[in-house]
Amino acid sequence: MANIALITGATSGIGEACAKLLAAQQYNLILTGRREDRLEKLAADLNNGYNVEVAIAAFDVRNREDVVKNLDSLPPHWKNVDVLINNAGLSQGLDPINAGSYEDWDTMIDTNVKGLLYVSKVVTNWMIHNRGGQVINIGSIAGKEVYPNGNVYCASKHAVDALTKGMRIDLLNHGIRVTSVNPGAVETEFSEVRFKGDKARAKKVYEGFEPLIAKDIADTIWFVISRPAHVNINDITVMPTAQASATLFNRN
Ligand code: NDP
Ligand code: 8X3
Repeated sequence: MANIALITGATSGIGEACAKLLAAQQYNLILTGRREDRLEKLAADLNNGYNVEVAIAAFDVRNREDVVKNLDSLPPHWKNVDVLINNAGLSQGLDPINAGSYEDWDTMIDTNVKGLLYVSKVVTNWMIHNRGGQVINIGSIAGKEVYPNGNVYCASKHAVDALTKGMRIDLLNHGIRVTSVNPGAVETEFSEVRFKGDKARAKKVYEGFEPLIAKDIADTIWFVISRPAHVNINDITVMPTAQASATLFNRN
């Protein structure tokens, strides 16, 4: 039987690239995100292109009831998930702590931390029942360092780092591998979302150096997944060659 991966935030960027790569590796996929039209198109493309089965579930990871309802209502055979990629996440704003917006803070914490927890609770219970599996949490260089005005986003990714370590401990006796993949600057819709649709400001983030692309992170994730069953990559940080820290870039 084909392996199954569940990817959150598959409508764009890193999640979408993971979906394409895993379909090429003949994984059947459960793809989630809020934008159902994108999920439908991606599912059709992957089903046609790679002849894999794709289930979609459109929900907001911040809504605990919706997370549980959507995942619980998947047909039983879809619950044999081998790999969970907790990728859905975002940053909102880039303001000093005294000027930050309550709404932005809630959005980041509710999505990056609480959303990841809601999905993980459901899916790790399936994995425990199935006697194994693998969880890959998408952290960030922002989960390793704190940079000016990054405050709450950095805190949310530090929380992902701590939760990855906690999951590895708590799931040890269930044979579940747990990894954190921490990217530096990847050119996706991330900065457009951070700057609330300001494309010009978003573009500037990646000017003067070669950023990572989403496929670079998907390739890294595939490396993690494809290790032999007795090997767990705990933590991996992937940066553009032109980036030495969260804020230090070699720009032309
Ligand atoms: P994108 O904006 O391209 O993708 C983000 C994905 O998350 C989308 O599919 C979006 O789907 C989903 N998402 C966001 N909020 C929610 C929500 N409330 N409920 C469900 N899904 C949600 O950005 P990236 O691909 O770059 O980001 C993916 C992950 O990588 C994030 O966790 C981000 O923090 C992390 N990261 C990104 C870096 C970068 O430089 N790009 C660097 C380090 C980490 P939809 O809007 O359809 O719901
Ligand atoms: C995204 C990368 O450096 O903008 O997590 O925080 S950064």
